[in-house]
Amino acid sequence: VKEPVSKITEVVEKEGYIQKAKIADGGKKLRKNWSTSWIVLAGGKIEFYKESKHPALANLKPGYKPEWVDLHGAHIEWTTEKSSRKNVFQITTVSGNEFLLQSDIDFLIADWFNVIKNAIDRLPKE
Ligand code: I3S
Repeated sequence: VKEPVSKITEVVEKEGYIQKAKIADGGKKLRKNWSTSWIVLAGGKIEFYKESKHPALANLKPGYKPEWVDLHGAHIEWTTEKSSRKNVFQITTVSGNEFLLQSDIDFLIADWFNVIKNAIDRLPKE
């Protein structure tokens, strides 16, 4: 299992609150469960922190590992089929994990889409 490299050496490209639902794990469908997440884009990956846990504090806890997504070779696309909510896009990883990200605030979600898409495009595909 690959671990994210040390946070100290990584440049945080963007972070903020967003609605997140994981809908597949390794190609296996999951029951959709939306929750607010603090998400951090850095070093070719996205980390998801629970809403209640401030990432800076969580990071100080030894052994705390946020859920994270490897963006190498990932796909990103807007979807109107996977949810009745507006402003939903999907990230699909090489390993078959699928995440929906959503915000009611148009510019906020558009910004996230563009930043993540740029990050994916800059990364080697594997
Ligand atoms: O695609 P679905 O199954 O209609 O997604 C809805 C469900 O995940 C629902 O949870 P329950 O399966 O526990 O009822 C969520 O509360 C809804 O938000 C999901 O639909 P939306 O359209 O909000 O993604």
